[in-house]
Amino acid sequence: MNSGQTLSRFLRESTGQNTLAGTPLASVLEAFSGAAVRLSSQVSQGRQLLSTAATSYNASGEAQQALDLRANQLFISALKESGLCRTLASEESQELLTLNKDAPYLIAIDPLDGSTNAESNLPMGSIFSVYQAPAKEDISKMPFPAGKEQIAAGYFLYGPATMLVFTAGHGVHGFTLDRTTQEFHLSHPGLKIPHAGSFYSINEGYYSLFCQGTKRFIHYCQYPDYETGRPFSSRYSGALVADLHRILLDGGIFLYPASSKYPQGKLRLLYECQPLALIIEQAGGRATNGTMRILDLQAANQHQRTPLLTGSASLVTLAGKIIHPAL
Ligand code: AFP
Ligand code: FBP
Repeated sequence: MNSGQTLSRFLRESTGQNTLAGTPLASVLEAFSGAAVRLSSQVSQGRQLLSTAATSYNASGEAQQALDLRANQLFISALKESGLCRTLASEESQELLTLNKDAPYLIAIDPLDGSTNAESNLPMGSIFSVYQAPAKEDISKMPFPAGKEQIAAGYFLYGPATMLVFTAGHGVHGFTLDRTTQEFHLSHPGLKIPHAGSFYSINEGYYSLFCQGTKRFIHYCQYPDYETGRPFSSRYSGALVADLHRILLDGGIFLYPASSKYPQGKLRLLYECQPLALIIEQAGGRATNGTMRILDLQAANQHQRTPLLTGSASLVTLAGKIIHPAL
């Protein structure tokens, strides 16, 4: 089906600008992709086989489905086997986990993003983020530094096709899974997000709970204007990875702002917003919490939440100005 270079080859053989091949970081990406191929095949079996019923609750008080826990276990096992992950922060694990005591990387994951979509056979994703572990660690402190210190980040999108989109700090690459060979192939080399766009993605069901600034920006998106291509089209799937993937390819803006329901926003800084912010910035876009760059923030704890505005640079800048005009 695909003629692009395979992920295994990309990670093993240095060619041109590819400095990743053969490094321990490449082995971490291989571990992630192996787990995601297995998860993709389980996700694609459909509702009958998924057993999506809630079984427990995570650290943020959200119901954990059996599929969330299975995804968590798949990534933990693959990382443990790689021997390369010292500390793991996962949405589905209350505490930080030590996987390999002297290993070189700190890793943060959202094993199954948008898992409530499983019931309706809609897209889901997995998100990951990799940091160099410090030479010496103060075990009383949260070990993850600010988001700009990430050395790699990526996501898997389980949609009609399964995709891997990642950056190791030198551009963004998209790979598509060939189901017959179970191999990822390079399908989107050097991804760049359009500087502007005509999609906006936000849960407008919370409109009455948003601040005046956010309401003003929604009106901006909806107001007809020939020059800027407004009204923009609204798209919202309930899976951050799926919504952000469309914005990355077509341009536009994704917002999960603060509301009276979620005063700090809903999304988690460490394993949702920072990895996606690195990808979007590497593709030429922007990611802020409304006033500050997401990558300049450092999570005080692994499950910290933040508002998120991300996508095409011009729209994210404009949204910040409309939402917080005094700043
Ligand atoms: P789950 O992973 O618990 O399904 O949450 C998905 C998510 O964190 C993110 O992927 C969506 O953008 C967001 O929640 C949707 O939340 P709302 O239903 O509040 O819009
Ligand atoms: P396409 O088949 O051209 O993608 O159109 C899709 C569609 O007919 C519906 O699936 C969808 O609900 C609707 O268009 C979206 O339209 P709009 O962009 O006006 O929200």
